[in-house]
Amino acid sequence: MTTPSFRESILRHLTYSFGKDPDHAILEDWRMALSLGVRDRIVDAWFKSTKRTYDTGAKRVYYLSMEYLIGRLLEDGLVNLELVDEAREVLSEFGYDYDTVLADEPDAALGNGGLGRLAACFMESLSTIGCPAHGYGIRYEHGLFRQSFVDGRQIEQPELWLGQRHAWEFERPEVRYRIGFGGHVDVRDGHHRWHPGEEVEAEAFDTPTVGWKGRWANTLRLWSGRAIHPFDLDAFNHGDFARAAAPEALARTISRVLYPDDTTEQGRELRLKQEYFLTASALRDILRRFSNQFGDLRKLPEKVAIQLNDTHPAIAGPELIRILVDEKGFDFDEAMEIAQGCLSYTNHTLLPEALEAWGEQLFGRLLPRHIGIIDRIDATHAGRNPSRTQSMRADHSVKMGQLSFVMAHKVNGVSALHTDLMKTTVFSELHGLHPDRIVNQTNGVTPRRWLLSCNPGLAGLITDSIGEGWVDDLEQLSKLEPFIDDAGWLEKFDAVKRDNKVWLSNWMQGTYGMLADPDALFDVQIKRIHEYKRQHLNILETIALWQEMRENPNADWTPRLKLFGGKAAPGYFFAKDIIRLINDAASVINNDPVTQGMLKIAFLPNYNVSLAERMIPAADLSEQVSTAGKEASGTGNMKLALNGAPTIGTLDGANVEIRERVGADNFFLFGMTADEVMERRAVDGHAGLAIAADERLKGALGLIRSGRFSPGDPDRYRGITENLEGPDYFLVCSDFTDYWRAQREVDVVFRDDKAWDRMAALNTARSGWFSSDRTIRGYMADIWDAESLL
Ligand code: F58
Repeated sequence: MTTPSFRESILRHLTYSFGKDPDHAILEDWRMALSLGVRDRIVDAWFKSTKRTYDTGAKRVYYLSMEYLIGRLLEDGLVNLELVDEAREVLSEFGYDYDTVLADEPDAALGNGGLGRLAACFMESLSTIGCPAHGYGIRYEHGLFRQSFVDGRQIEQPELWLGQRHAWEFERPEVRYRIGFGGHVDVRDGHHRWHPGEEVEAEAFDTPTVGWKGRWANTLRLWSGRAIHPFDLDAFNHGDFARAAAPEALARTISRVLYPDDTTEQGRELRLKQEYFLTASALRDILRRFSNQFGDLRKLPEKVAIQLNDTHPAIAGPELIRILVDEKGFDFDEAMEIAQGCLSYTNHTLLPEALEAWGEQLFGRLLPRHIGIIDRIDATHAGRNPSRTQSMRADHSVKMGQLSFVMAHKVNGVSALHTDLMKTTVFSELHGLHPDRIVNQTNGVTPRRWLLSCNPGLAGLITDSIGEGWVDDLEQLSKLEPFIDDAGWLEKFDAVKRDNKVWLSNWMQGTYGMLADPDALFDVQIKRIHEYKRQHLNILETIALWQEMRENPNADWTPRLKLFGGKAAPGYFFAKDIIRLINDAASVINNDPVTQGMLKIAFLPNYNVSLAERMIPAADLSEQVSTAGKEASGTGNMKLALNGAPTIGTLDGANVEIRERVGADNFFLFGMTADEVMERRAVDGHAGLAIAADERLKGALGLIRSGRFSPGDPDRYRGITENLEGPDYFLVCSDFTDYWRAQREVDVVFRDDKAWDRMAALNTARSGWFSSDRTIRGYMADIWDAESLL
């Protein structure tokens, strides 16, 4: 069979898959026909990859993650299969604009932030490298909420990414597993048998993920919940229609929403159910595939590597032991060893409140067999390590971090600093007992999406300069260094950035009616809203700057646009207040005639992957201002540096490594180190001392307290000001003065076009190490012992 031309393929799908002729097709029909044309080619690569994996009997990697922040997939496919130009031509032949068609695709936000986006970058890199892998996750009907602002406040609405047609997944009705919860455990002759009290069915939906040039494609398999007996006909026939549909509605709840609110017991129960649902379905699938091909379960660690993306799938350890012992007749110690041989765990946070711990009541009620197994794991570990003092079963809870550590043969942090802190803080005792277990794998981002697709101007300049080898060998960007001394080349680099800024300004005006001056410095902070990420430090500096500009309006100010993007967790009221404060400050400052043209604030609503793709190429300055020791890595910092935005930041997470690579001269460093943070926190009244020593900070806090940004409602931000003037756990006040200093340094360099362009270009040229291809190769070599089949 000869492959039809891409054009033919699109038109055939329009006709035969959607029953439309070109004259009557609407935008969505074209988007779908184009997607299916792309998908056909991905499927070809997918089959070849799958066949090769079977034929070679290679080891497979399984990535278990509660989150995949994939965003749109059409452009990914077009770019990786090098079909962009053809797609553009076909669409324009029929009067459609390429970008408009691409923007019609819903943004799949099956994740919260960095952890979920990392999983999506990893899937792309695994395919680019040709490492046989499956991603397992949950097919949430509603991903992350849609954010809008009403009177400056965040409003959350459900996101319906499946509300429009979705081209990428294949439903697999033949791949279904029954997943149980609750019930009781029988013990007979020392054999345990779990009899769940409730069961739901997990059904697989597969999305092929294609790598660069379509050389390889892996599978992202997402599970959807269904009822085993979906419909109660008896109830229906008695006129009780609600009860008739109840089993289905209840079963579906499990895959209904990402991250249910965990402030209620019901919310926590649902979350734990989701975690077990994902993990148990994935393990069932992995063991089925393994048994079909290899049989002997003792060989599992030779052929299977299972990566736990944070502790969310940590139940994998006990579940695998349960299957091996209760269902396959292994003895406990051997089962535990097999499980440890397969499992490894990535930690993404040291924040104590983010380390999962489940109340033993809830856990024991939902997973009665597993809690017994965890006790046995804990006892086994304690027996082998008599000096141990910490148990995974302390304080009437189950500590998932400790469980994951003990059940994994490797545990990794996501940046050098974070990995060191893991060894000295949360995991210090376990690290002492198992000194070879913790390894570092600094995060990375896929250059296909985060440079080639999102910044075609810069990608084009790079390829014209050094060829296209950089796309799957990002360290080749270092070949750009000699060009940076060439004034003509640097001007082209500058022109690309300017075009991107003009584009973003126009888009902001068209979409939100916001006016942005492309000559201003685009100062960008985009990430989840969190106290440790310190968006409030940024807004305090903005307010102080505004004051200073008002006092001295004729000075030579560097015009700035402070751009924000990010969502706050719906129950995180402090973070929501920060959003409102930024928006309130924007209303006042943007309307001040004195500072017109000098300072502006724009908080773009509903930050998601697609918005990031628009903002990052247009950024001049990257705000990475977390309290040192709190941001495990960050990945937005890498995307921004790669796209030529120097960082203003603390020595936190991967900022440390970014600074080492781009050079201290090309990074605006400020703030305390992680060690200094710990010392400072011990100083009584540290915030008061910092405020007393800095008139600008005092002034900015005073303005907020006075109600300047909340006319008629001066108490609106009392929560924030009292926190900052009191405990200030994240040391906003103590880092303010140095942050201000670094910002004024930015002003100076930005006014010198050449110096700035050089710095920006060096950031691009020296960010090649931050490719997720490099990260994945690190996991393959140091953790999974897996090989590329390309
Ligand atoms: C992030 N964690 C880290 N967690 O904060 C960031 O430094 C790191 O770069 C990134 O992981 C990738 O390693 C993160 O995104 C979450 O989103 C949690 C998921 C579970 C619910 C609470 C938030």
